Amino acid sequence: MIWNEHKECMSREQMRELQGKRLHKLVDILYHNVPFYRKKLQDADISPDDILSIDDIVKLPFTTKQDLRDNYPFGLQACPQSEIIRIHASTGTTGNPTIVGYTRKDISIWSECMARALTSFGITKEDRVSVAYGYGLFTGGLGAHYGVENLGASVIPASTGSTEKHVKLIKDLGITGIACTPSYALYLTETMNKLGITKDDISLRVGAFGAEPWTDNMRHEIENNLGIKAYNIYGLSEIMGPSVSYECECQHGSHINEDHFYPEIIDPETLKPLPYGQQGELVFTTLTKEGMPLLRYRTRDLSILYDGQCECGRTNVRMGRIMGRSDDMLIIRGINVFPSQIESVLLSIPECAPHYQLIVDRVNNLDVLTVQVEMRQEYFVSGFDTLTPITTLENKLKDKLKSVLSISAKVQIKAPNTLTRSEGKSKLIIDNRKIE
Ligand code: DLL
Repeated sequence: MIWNEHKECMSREQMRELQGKRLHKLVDILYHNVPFYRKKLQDADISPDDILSIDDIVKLPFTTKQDLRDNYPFGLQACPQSEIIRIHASTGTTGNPTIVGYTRKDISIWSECMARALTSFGITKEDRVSVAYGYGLFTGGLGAHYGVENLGASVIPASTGSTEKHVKLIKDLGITGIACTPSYALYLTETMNKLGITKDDISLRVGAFGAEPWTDNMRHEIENNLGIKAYNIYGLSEIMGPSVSYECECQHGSHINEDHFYPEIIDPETLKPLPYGQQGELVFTTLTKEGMPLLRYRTRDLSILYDGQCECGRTNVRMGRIMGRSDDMLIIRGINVFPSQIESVLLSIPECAPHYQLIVDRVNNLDVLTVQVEMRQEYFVSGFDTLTPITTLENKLKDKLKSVLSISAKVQIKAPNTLTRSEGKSKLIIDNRKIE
């Protein structure tokens, strides 16, 4: 089943023509409404009339997360404030979060993209779908929620936490679909085991998983544990939220909602566009967004684009799984974490030396972040005889990290000069999750 056959199965020529028209309109709007973009376009000697087809996109400047931070909070907004009906904010940025405002039309397009994804996963209005992405500033919860409602299925806004109650509802309400992070799906199965509930006691049959990298091994484990079919859904808050792309039943990559988000792959070093089939950094241009449209936004996600025919009948370009990042961002329990955020917390505490190591493990299917940091010599008398008691310091650090990162971390204070110093590439992060 296909939600919007006209847009999901367009001929390549028609799609490119539509994209070209939308790009021209977008550049015109940005040129006239967003001083940041007008300057960038003028600096590059480009006027909206230079954009005659989608091929002209390569003439346009890139946008980075730093540009979003520099224009905090509303500098990139392209419409009057009165048109904005919802604002989300990113997790995991140093300093200012990334603010994204949506107009009514943006929310309606997002709900349509989400409905396309859910339909592609085989979900219909007969289903009951529990949304267990976090509700709030994160786009996962509300994004999926509106999609389920748009489709006409029943939504159960479970959010995260209260997992035992959630398991009970899955069983008692005969919930058939679930949308959550893949690691939460694994955690759910642990909770089911603890409660003595098996996959035969529940009616779940399909899951929409994303917001963090996951492998085919995880897919099989989730499918076996829950007795469901597991689909990948991708997105990022700067562009829209979940449903920038979604898998179909063929599961050979995820179809991009290309009539709204134009994808490119670039070499992250040279910034030159790469052809289909080559791995590089994903870049998106929002072709129809009104609230905060972005030109050639560098996602930092590494992937591959495929343009071959898909057996499902959809013609939209597909992207491969996210294979990594071209920056050092970690995704821990679905929350984006930059090492620089942790570093700034450590350096704000006088007892901490600037020598630290971050270790990420997966324990009982949950990500655990451990921050090891050396104490400064002047606070460290001898042995573990310290001027500030270790537990006081550890607790202080834990609280500060929690308030900055929105996730809890374990903290281990180390004696001075005990963490390995590396001469070459820093070994700051040890990721034992093996998700790649
Ligand atoms: O994670 C939006 C989302 C919510 C997507 C629910 C899917 C489901 P952000 O918090 O802005 O938005 O994080 C975006 O998460 O750049 C990727 O690095 C990563 N990511 C998202 N989906 C996937 C996926 C949401 N399916 C960042 N596979 C992106 C791998 C993913 N990584």
